[in-house]
Amino acid sequence: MTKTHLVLLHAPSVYDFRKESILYGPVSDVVPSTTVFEMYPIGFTTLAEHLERHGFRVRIVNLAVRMLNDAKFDVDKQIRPLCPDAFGIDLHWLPHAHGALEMAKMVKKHHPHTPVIFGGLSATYYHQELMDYPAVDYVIRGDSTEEPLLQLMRCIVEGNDPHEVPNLTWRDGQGRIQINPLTYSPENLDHILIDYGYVVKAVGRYRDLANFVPFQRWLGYPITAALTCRGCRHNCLTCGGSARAFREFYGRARPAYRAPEALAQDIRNIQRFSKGPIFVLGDIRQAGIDHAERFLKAIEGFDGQLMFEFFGPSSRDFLQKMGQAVPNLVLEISPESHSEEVRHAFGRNYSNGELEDTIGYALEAGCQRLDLFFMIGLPRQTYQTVMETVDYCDHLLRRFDKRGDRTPTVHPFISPLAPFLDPGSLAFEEPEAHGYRLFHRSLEEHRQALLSPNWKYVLNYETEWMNRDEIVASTYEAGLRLNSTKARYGLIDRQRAEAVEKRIRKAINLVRQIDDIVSITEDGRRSRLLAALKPQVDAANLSTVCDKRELELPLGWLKLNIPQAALLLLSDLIAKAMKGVKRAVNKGV
Ligand code: B12
Ligand code: SF4
Repeated sequence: MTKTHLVLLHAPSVYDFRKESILYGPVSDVVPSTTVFEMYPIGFTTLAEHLERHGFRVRIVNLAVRMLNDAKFDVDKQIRPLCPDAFGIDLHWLPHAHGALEMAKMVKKHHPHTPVIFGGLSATYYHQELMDYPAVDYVIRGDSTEEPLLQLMRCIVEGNDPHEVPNLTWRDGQGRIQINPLTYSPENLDHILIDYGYVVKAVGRYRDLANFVPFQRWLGYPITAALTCRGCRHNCLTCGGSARAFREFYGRARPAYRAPEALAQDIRNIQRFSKGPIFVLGDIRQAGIDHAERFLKAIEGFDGQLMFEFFGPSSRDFLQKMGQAVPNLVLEISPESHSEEVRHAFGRNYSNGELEDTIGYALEAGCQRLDLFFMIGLPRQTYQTVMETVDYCDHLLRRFDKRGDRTPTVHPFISPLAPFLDPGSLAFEEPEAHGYRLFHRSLEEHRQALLSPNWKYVLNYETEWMNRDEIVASTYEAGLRLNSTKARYGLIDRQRAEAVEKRIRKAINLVRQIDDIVSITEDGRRSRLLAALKPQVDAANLSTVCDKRELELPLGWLKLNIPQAALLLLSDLIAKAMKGVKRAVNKGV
């Protein structure tokens, strides 16, 4: 088989999650991943596609999902035989601070002379600190690293110093840290391809589906994503992906948008192999209504399930146009709190009236499902306001989804801002000014915090209005209340509601038990007691405040378009065979 030049590794959040007894809490209840955060960045596919287009062979290895799927999966055995020119590891999300660094150590153990490259938003933020870890050789900074990575790979293969590679932090021959300027930040997303064609082909090439699966349940629920932009126009207080964070830390002055027609084509390309829902990431109205309407025109008649997120209210006219263009329309809005004061302090300036008008327009336009996300850990938010948010959900369900009337459309969720307040966010950078208190700041502090036995201690913040105990307690209480509200309105059946309630109560008990154990001063006894709790802790770790399956849309039995995927694979093989024939002809064979 042709040599692989680069292996992209995705680590679990905490490397030895299979051994550690940690109550991770409801940190991932409203995303497709488990608490291991096994989903790799969408950028893995654009990086791989870009490098392959320029002659490099790239393989994705999702170690997190492999470890999750198989308790006996041997990570050493997977890494040892790999011998690429370089390994890439994502530290995009800070919750991977522990796993990503452990993975780098393991790579160096087996391949001491193979370079290890880090990248992602958190790696960018902590690039200098990352160089303190001997297992890290390079950090490529910024949100668009396809081109810098290509240039670095050329340097690695040709044995040149990467002085000219933009966005690169590295160690030179004398061991000095070099920080090349962060100058590569393309103005649009025309240079990348986000159609997963690379993934389908690579699965065939390496006969290896297991390592490319983006998250544990993906084969049963193959949701994919299309990317509208990199960056954001907004400045939500706790978000490390805000306009300000991009400007100050990731080298991006303004968002880079995917051309509307290209975005529509990405979506149609995805439909060639997947019949699952496609999540259009980023509000399509960010680049202006004209841009959004061009997209609607280009996507008109698309019959798959398309999920869109709105960062704020919408006009009736725009929703009508959406409904006409996309018959299987699904929407997501995150009002964060029912309290306009809290929402405003968070950075979202719209009223409940505008929110409810938007919900009404969406339903009128034929929206099949509308998810609403509320959060705990916000500025000016107290225990009491959290409970009132649940009451507001009741109000919304009463107003829009009267029991038994029809299949419920409005689905509210509530979850904590956890495990971390994002580095680079306004609240992280100026905590006191916004009523936040930080417990961990550096990468190393976060890495160590991830090993705490209970998510309460992992949290890197508390607020003037709620301490960590209250954030945890209000999360569980709100979870219990919303769960029974959902059962009342028929959003979940009785059985599911009872299971969720049981898990929440179990988690509340475990928090207490762990607190008692943590107060024991004798190390050995403390560790033994924590280890003994592991089976219960593991059982309480998944889907605590809601059942993760509540996020899923109903799908038909055929989720992957197998014949089309096979065709895509075959076309790759034929293209390769033709290349071989051409080479042979040129050589005069
Ligand atoms: C889309 C998105 C998601 C999607 C992810 C889809 C996916 N597979 O990537 C979903 C909804 C699943 C998600 C989940 C989470 N997210 Co999110 N997400 C975003 C969002 C809105 C956009 C991200 C984006 O634009 N990506 C595009 C670009 C920037 O990234 P990319 O193409 O994947 O990768 C490029 C670079 O990052 C870099 N790169 C990445 N990895 C590597 C590796 C190497 C070796 C190299 C060289 C380069 C490199 O190069 C890539 C290509 O150029 C941002 C907010 C924002 N405005 O940015 C938050 C954001 C990234 N998410 C965040 C968080 C906290 C999370 C969660 C942890 C939340 C939670 N508790 O559940 C989970 C983690 C899920 C997991 N890993 O399992 C924070 C991260 C803060 C931080 N520094 O840790 C952000 C900044 C804001 C936020 N709070 O939502 N998220
Ligand atoms: S949370 Fe706010 S700032 Fe962050 S990506 Fe969403 S809209 Fe932008």
